[in-house]
Amino acid sequence: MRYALEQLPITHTFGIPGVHTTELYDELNQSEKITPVLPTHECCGAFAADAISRTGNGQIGCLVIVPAAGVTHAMSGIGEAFLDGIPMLVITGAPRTDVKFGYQLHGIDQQRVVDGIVKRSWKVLRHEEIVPVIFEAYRTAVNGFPGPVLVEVPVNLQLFSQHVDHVPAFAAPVPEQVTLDRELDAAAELLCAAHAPGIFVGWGAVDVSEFVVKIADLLGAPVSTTLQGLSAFPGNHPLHTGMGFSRAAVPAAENAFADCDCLLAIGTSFGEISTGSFGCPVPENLIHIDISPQAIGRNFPAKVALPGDSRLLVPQLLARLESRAPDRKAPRAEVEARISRDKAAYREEWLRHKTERVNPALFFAELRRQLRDDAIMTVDDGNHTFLAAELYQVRRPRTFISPTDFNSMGYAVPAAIGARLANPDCQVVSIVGDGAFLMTGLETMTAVNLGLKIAYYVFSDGELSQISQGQEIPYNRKSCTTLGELKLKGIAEAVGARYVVIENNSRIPDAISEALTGPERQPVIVDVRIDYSKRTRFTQGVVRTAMKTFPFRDKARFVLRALTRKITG
Ligand SMILES: Cc1ncc(C[n+]2csc(CCOP(=O)(O)OP(=O)(O)O)c2C)c(N)n1
Ligand SMILES: [Mg+2]
Repeated sequence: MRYALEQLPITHTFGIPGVHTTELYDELNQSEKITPVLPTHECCGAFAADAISRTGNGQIGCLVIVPAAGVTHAMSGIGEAFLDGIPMLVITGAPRTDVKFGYQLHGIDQQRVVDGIVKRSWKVLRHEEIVPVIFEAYRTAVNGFPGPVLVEVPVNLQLFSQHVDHVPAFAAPVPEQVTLDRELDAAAELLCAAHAPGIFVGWGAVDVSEFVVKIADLLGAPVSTTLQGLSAFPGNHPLHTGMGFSRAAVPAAENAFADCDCLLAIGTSFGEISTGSFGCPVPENLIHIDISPQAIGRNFPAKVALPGDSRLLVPQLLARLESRAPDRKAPRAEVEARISRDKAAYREEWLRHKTERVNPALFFAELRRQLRDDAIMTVDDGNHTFLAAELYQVRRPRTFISPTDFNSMGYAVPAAIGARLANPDCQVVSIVGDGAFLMTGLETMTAVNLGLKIAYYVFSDGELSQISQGQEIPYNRKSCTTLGELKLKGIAEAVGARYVVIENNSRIPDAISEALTGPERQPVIVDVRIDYSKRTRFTQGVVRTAMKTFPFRDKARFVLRALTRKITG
């Protein structure tokens, strides 16, 4: 088993050993290629493994966990990888298969439990299957739409040795070639004929960012990204607009796509978040490139369907555009000027927002100023996520990662550990809500134990704000969304992290710098007393779009209840 794992691009495994895995852990402990990492919780291990796959240079995140409890604990992380298309290899022990007894420890049907959140699972029953199954599992995880896979290895196969005649050599998988010449020609023609072409990129475009830049430059097309794909296009490019292009997007994006008559979508499934609850205006001329044939045309009909790997298709599309694209210098200058004006106005709007606490726009602008371009940011799920998406400029591929479609809170803290392990020379920062920090914040202890320099900016507002903001107008009540005050200083002291506090705007520059400098091998928890009183465009936009889809009677009921509660309290 150790041999099999060592052949794969695995640098670290994550998991908490148990009686079904101690033999494997002893083997890993002797490995010169792989370092087993002990997290505080398997869910954190899974988020860290996910981050290795997202930010690493071709590495795959790997879990080695006990059966049943280890697997159920890890499931939120496995689910996150499943919906976001992130490869992950989950190795789990299993009860003995060589004894007659039932009711063994951790004895559940694991394959049934994980069925809905893995691409495939295997239970190995013989020694000779171990190596080929692990290789096949890896290929399954990375091929096509990537995702997690699980291999169960009963403990008796680990404890008792047996001679195996043949061990296969590992062959790295190559992207699947597709021939779509006619479709690529049609796509190029549509884009060249368009008056106002636009580009929408998701995580599936993250490895072809430089080609997308060239396509955008040629066409003078504005570019919008998904949340997960924020790093697929440089935020400092003059054609970059923002996340999504519905009314839930920043004005630069909403306006730039308002008259779009031909959309090139790359590596996105048009999921709920980035479309602002499916409220974005997608033109009839949609060219859709995606590795998942099922995603194409699922939410918006595609005029030209290009199912396949963007790493192969996008360069081919660029080559066609280079030979036939019309000169679009003039419209391009207009598009860029509008984007730049809209971005400046939105920034101004935020800066005019006065507060005794920390203004998010000032915070993100200063953080950006102090970070290097290749710094990696992990975010969690909450209001802070959308503030980051709207106010922080992501500049390089794979430098912004978020729990997106599975949307699990608790991601950011452990994900930063995975990101730092995979990128020891990059600055790693994390933006995390106080509610999410309560879920997995003690994982900072692992960062301390591993000597990882990570700056954890905890947005302290005392609430589960993304939800409590949504409760405000319709319910005028905060049901189960008030957290109370979390004394982060005590947590920092308990785990051995540094502690820095940012009470107000005047402290922002020095405190960010204090957090980013300091000891090389120690994480820091930064208590950001953030102001949440100004809503993001995202929150305002999705509420309006969602209401529009309600049946009339329920819309009336919601409005009436909101009005009554506003008057009666
Ligand atoms: C595991 C899980 N539970 C609940 C939710 C629902 N949810 C989404 S955002 C959010 C609020 C998060 O609060 P916090 O971490 O404090 O971030 P804030 O919104 O205040 O920035 C909640 C409860 C979720 N996404 N994941
Ligand atoms: Mg909060």
